[in-house]
Amino acid sequence: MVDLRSDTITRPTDAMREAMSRAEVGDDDYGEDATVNRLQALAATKLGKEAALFVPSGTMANLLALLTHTRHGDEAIVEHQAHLYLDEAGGMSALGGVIPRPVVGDRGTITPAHLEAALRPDDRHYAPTRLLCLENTHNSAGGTVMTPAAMAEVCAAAHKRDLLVHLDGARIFNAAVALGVDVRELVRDADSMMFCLSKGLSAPVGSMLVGEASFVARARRLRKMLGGGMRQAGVLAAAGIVALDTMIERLAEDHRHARLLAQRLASLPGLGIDVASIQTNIVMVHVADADAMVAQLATRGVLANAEGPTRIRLVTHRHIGPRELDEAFEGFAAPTNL
Ligand code: TLP
Repeated sequence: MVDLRSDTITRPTDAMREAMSRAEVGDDDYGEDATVNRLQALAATKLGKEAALFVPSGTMANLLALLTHTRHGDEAIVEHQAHLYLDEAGGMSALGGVIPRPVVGDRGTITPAHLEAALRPDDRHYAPTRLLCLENTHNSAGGTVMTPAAMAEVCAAAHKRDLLVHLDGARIFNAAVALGVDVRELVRDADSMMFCLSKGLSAPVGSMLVGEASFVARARRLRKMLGGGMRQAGVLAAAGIVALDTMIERLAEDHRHARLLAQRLASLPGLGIDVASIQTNIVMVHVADADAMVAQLATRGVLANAEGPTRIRLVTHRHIGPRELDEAFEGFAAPTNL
């Protein structure tokens, strides 16, 4: 099977498995797991923030940020296709009591103009706006990147209006590698950010929530409340350390493969692909009937996810090489009965 459903399907590397097997561990609930502590220190340093917290998933990291920054009844500005708004089971409202206010960005990017247009005056009719949520790279927009300048501008506009900023940086290293910038430049002005170890970086489990030490201390208490306090989590953190130490630069290969795949598929009739828009490891393909096409691809050994009725998402990752790209192309190119 050529599995293009997501980069989350990547399996741990041999080096990760080896590091996991000999990880020094302790009870992380007491703060005594040396490997978790090492991962948290490494993540904070790499992102240029004071502290970091290891959590089981990106969804929990985003939820913790929302719970830490807001009170029930607060409003958060979100991009209209943001993962934390559409794809996290409504946790921000169900558990945080936060009212999302969606704005339509430019291919996922919220600009100061979008923000200003969404903000309303302080009025007793309105939920108080507390938080701006950004996503980089933006998954549903097709793995699009926000540049350091775009990040700085919109963060400055938010801070001027006394809003906090949380960045869903599940794939922030894809953005940094695609732009050729230090990841710190992309997260400098965000009050909190999260990134995933378990996507293109290939670790089996885990995400990091990063920010000021006082923010992370409050998030740690909430992680406990959500049942996310872990014990000998060093066996998982060990893989995360290998991910951060060795797996970032290779993301460029995934980006090259995504562009190649897009270019080849664009030559086929019936597929709509904006090749110029491919910036990282996600390719969106517009088709007449996404579910039918996904089902047909599966019979040809190619797995993909439908994203809405007429859109298919293809994600490149470590297990997709030239041979898999050929097979994916063949899967799309074979005569269709659709
Ligand atoms: N995205 C997954 C799932 O939605 C299926 C994927 O395959 O792309 N933020 C962004 C931008 C994400 O793409 C994801 C996961 C998350 C947060 C949540 O991370 P997890 O899955 O670890 O909870």
